Amino acid sequence: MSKVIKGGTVVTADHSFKADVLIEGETIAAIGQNLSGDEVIDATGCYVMPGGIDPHTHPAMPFMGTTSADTNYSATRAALAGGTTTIVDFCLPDPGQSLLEALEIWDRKSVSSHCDYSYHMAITWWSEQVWREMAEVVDRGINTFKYFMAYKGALMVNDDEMYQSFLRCAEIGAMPLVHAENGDVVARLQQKYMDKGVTGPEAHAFSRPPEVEGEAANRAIMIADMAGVPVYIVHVSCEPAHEAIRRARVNGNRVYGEPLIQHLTLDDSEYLHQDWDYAARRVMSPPFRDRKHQDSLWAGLQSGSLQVVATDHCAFTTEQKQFGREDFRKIPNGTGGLEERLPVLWTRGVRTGRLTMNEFVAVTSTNIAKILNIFPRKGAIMVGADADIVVWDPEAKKTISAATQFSAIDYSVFEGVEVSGLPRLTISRGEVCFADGEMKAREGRGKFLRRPPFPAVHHALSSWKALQTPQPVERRKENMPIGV
Ligand code: DUC
Ligand code: ZN
Ligand code: ZN
Ligand code: ZN
Repeated sequence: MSKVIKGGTVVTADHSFKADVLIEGETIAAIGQNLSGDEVIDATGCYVMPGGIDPHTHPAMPFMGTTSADTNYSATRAALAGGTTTIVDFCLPDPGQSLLEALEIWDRKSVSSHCDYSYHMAITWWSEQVWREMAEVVDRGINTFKYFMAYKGALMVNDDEMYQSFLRCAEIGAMPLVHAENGDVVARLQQKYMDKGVTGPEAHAFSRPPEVEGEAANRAIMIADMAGVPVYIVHVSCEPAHEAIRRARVNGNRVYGEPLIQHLTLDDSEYLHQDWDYAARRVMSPPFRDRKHQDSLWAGLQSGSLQVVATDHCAFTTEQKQFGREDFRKIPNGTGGLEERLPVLWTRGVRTGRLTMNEFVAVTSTNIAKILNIFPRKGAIMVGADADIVVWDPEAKKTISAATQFSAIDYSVFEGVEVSGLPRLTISRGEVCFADGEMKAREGRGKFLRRPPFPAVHHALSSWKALQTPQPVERRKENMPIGV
């Protein structure tokens, strides 16, 4: 059974052109004029774009004493409803736990996925076992490792652990991803506000100023340079972190930066809201920033110094947020965004003239496919690519409301935002999964996406013992994904 999408304008990261798209099975078979197929999908008045890839999501994540409420089941439905066809989750071993054991747990969680998924593997502790298992993780199709420089006493790693495991990344063809916030300083600032009796959500933002992010981003970039690996900074929320990335790129380093749709469009005045619930629902790390930081992020997307817009989708219910009623440090950190990312970015980015349609495709899909080494299987409207396609209606409008969302939580941080530009149809590997507001995807149809390793650095250290012995720093820039 073939399908042909007719009458639309194909929009890729490079250019836009009128063409039909023929799908055979799970892949794109032809792009051209007057194509025919068994089933015709009318795309008149619509744009035909690569399905969104969200490289930063946390479905059913055990975190801060609870588990994020959007599971793989509901998060992947929200993804498809928002035009996203691939998500990347973070596999999070407990400190002391085998990476492979954690992977088994994550695989069990993922069986309810409606769209394709992949994982980044978090390094939450360091030992010879972790060093050894990292290679096995790469063999399983995971080419990225995630480091938390914050969450002291829980997920945080120190500089020695980062440097050693970044070296290991270099030798096995993997790339580190970093949550850049100085966890030691955050912990001190949090205590300072608690001691002063400032215990509400506003103190969450006060205790995580842009400087803690800028410092950590700079440090991670320098450590990556010394280890000879590229580095990807997740949820870049402010100018000091963006500045570090910009400078490193100018200096010739492969450093990537990922702002979130939340940081681009919501600001820190949200934490001063009178209603505790309202403010607590918006607690995430890094926190929302003021307008000047938002302007910096938009400028980064325009100039190419920032490459990807993600969500860090980690949704907790209002009830879960109550854990932090008396102490902002216990408010589960996280907000949703999977369903809203594309429509809000289109509305606030493309419709305002801040981004071109082609830049929109680049930052929601194509760039991250290249960075994660899955292009052009994903992120492309190209013959042979997976038929992951969103048929986008630029004139469709709606007001975002928790009442109509696929996410399992009881609110949306984008409540009341009017968007113009929505998916009419989301197609994943050739299957129409979402059409005219209706979910068609079957639970469990999503597949694990293997991501091949990057070229490894051939001068890298090759034994755990050698890694424990101080070595002169030798700068290597050979272990590089395709540049964006
Ligand atoms: N930040 C959040 O807000 N939630 C999940 C993890 C993180 O780093
Ligand atoms: Zn993070
Ligand atoms: Zn995250
Ligand atoms: Zn060499």
